[in-house]
Amino acid sequence: PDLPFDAAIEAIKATVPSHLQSPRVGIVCGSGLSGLVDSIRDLHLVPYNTIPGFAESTVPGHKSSLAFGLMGSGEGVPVVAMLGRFHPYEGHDLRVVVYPIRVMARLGITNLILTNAAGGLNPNLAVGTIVALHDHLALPNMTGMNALLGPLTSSSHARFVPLSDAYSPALRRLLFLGAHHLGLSADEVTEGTYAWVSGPTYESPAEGRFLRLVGADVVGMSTVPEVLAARQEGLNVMALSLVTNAVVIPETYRDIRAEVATELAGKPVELPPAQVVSHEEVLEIGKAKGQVMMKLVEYVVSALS
Ligand code: 6GU
Repeated sequence: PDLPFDAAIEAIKATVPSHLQSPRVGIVCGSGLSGLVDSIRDLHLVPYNTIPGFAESTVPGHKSSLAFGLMGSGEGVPVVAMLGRFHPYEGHDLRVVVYPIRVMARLGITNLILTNAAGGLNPNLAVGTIVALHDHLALPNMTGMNALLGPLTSSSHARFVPLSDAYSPALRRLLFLGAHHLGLSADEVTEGTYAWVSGPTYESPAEGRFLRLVGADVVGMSTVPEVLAARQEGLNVMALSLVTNAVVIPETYRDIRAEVATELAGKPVELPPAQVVSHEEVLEIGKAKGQVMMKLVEYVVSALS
């Protein structure tokens, strides 16, 4: 079944003012990060449910529209931002997950900035840290759940897409210039490797230990499929993770046998507090630190003008 690219472009061009129809930069706003839209001028929203081929995002905190407009000082850079994205865990095919990326490429973007909320695996990453991805580790990609499986969607696409330097060194350079410019410390904005998992379960303790052991700094349920499609489309890619929670990687498990023994001995037992990730927590950190991420994105976009 063919994806309705032409109909999507037509529907978009029919409603978006002409000076905004050819964005240069695409931005994907992750969980709780749609506040990015506040830095877009001449804002024109196109709801996903009016664009042929777009699915509906079902995740709370996602706004389900393409936002066209201008970003940065002066004349401004024409951008298109996705307010909410599609995830495989919602039941969407990977082809559908990356379809908006391909549509934005057809609209003429040459740079793509992806944002997401992620769990911190590296113990040096405090909650609230912004991590510019320099690589990823995607077990699903290696085991039959790769967004580029299947027929090519354009005759100009490469069948085999290399992923060395998938995360543009030039855009990362701009990001760290921006961090310096905004007075952000090395603790606040750093670099790292993203582990992609399908979700919707958060990783088990053993899985968390595994992902850390094989070199991942953060873990999340998005972004990587979009990176693959974007690279196949020939886009420059930058991806930013906001660490919304620390993945607690216990070296040891609660020793239930010992607890029972203590109980039977009749002495008081002190238990470590349970640390459980919640979607609410992820959204809250997004709201608080999303502003900083927005400033960085604005800086990079402006530098692209
Ligand atoms: Cl996949 N795991 C954890 N632990 N925290 C997250 C996450 C995943 N995505 C956002 N926050």
